[in-house]
Amino acid sequence: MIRVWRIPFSTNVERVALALGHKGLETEWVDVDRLDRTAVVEASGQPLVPVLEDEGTLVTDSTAILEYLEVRYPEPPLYPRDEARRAEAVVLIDWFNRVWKKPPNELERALSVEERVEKRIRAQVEELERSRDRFEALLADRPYMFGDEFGVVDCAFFPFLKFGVLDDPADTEPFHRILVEHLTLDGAYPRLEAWIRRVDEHPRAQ
Ligand SMILES: N[C@@H](CCC(=O)N[C@@H](CS)C(=O)NCC(=O)O)C(=O)O
Repeated sequence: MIRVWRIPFSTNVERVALALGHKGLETEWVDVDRLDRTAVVEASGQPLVPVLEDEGTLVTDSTAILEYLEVRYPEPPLYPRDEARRAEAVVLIDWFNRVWKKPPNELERALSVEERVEKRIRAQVEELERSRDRFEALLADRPYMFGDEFGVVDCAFFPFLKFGVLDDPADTEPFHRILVEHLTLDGAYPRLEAWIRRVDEHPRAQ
């Protein structure tokens, strides 16, 4: 019996289902998880469905499967009987596969790139916002980041962490706007806030 590997809602599988239905061919469907293609790779050496197996013959690619079915099971026909009309149908399907399908395929690829970027941004934002807990902990029972005295760690951290409290609207530097947006303390980090105000009192060389 003809066996076909499929995933739910597949457009290319539906092409084959229509052709098999037209020819009245009984089919054993192998349902595959969309996210786990192990069975498809094992059967055909590649991950895409549909894959058709028929008496030891393995065919991948929906268009190739339609062609195979027509040759192996000519009745009732799916392709025109007339040679020129058949060639026209083949050219039309080739246009559909290689030209028409390109924009939706590219849109799908762009969407997944966008999703990946969004996910990375979310992860970075979370890490940045979570870092306030660490600074708050570093300031437990001491006035400065590394101990009782002002020192190198305060020099290194302050110009960045100050944006949690000190926001000069005239400073439109994008990097600083990011720090203001994601470090704002809103009263939830009292030690860090006190440290920012404390270090801000220290002299700068003029
Ligand atoms: N040219 C192949 C394309 C097959 C294809 O792209 N199949 C889709 C389902 S419609 C698939 O398996 N996509 C992989 C995925 O979604 O991970 C054909 O016409 O059969």
